[in-house]
Amino acid sequence: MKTTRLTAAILASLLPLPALAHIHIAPEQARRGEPVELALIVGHGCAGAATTALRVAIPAGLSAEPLAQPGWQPVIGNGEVGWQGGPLPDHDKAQFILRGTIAADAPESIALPVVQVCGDKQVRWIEPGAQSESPAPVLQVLPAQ
Ligand SMILES: [Cu+2]
Repeated sequence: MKTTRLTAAILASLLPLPALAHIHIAPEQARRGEPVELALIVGHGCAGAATTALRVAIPAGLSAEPLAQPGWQPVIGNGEVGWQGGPLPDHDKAQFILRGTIAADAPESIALPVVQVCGDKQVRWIEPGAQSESPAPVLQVLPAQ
């Protein structure tokens, strides 16, 4: 019984993770009341399809606007910002920059829900918790200095 469980654990650790790269944020920390430039880093498309848009719901505690980027059109909407264009091929990496300010009363962590659009497919990076299947990128907020 013990051996079986151990074998299962080893097998599980050898299986490729379904979506390893995800969407990363850099830097991962920012300070209350200060301006920030946040890069959202896309490492792959949607299950093989090229990325054609990225949409970010702007959370409480952050004001942000999308910076222009060659080949992409910044989009500013109703509580949402993003880019459309590309397409960014499935295995290519790109970063999309948000410029904004962390509010003086921002919470200790800010999740940025991102929808990655690939033509008629999409991946919603909106789940809490880094271990979830489609985690939202999270910014840690440091106290004001
Ligand atoms: Cu991934």
